[in-house]
Amino acid sequence: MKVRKIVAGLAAVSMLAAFSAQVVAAADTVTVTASKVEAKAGEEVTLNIDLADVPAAGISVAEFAIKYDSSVLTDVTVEAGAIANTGVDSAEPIEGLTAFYTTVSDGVVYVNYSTGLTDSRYYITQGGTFAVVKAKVAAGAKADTYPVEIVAIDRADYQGATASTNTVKFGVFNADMTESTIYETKVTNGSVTVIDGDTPIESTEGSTDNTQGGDVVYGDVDCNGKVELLDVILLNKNLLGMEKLSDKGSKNANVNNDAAVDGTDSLFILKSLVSLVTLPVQS
Ligand SMILES: [Ca+2]
Ligand SMILES: [Ca+2]
Repeated sequence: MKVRKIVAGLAAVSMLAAFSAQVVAAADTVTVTASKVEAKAGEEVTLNIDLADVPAAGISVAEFAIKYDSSVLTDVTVEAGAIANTGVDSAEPIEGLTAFYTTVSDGVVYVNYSTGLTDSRYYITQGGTFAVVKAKVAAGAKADTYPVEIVAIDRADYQGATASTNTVKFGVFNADMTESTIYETKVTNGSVTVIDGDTPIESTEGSTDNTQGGDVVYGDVDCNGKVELLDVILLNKNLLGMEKLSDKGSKNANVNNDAAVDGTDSLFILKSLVSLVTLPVQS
């Protein structure tokens, strides 16, 4: 049944939050390498995030961030690489949610991978390209080398989070999903080197305003104009202290118009996705 699948998917995502407490298998080290590329100002670049030394047990969950200079790299997108396309999304169809998903923020991309499936055919078991980062080098970028770093998602940055040691996480759940193993990682950062070009390109100032005026769009927690499962996930992560919400996002999240944004709102948004309630909910 659809609702069960959605809830199972959310459970897998939420379990990422419990990662830090789990056992580390120090014997296995996953090598993570971001590519180093050259481009002229105004050109598009593609960097790969490659994995090597993937342990035999495979990877069913991953969580890290990619940090870049947002004054140099614009229009950043990240998509799943070849080894992350395991067919998991057709085996575990959850509306609005893919096993590999990313959130682009200013200068940081949050990358998550998780499957609730316990069949290792849907795990990442071989080395290769895990994620593909595409970006445009800003027209006015000065010739220099700009790092593209693979870093831990630092929960201490988030509201309500307790500070803890965070690492770039690649791991696997055991068969009954009660325990996870987190591998050690060896990270090599990438970079974009802007080389001199003599074609000055028109200014690309003027960013797109993604906020939709002052109107409340109930359930649209990430303010992208649509209410979907990612909004529930973002709200749940916020409630776990992992993600901040914008002011507008907080207003949109309070779908029962009471004093608080809490788990009740999350559940209502989830129910609205399967047409059990209509937002806003009158309390
Ligand atoms: Ca949304
Ligand atoms: Ca509320």
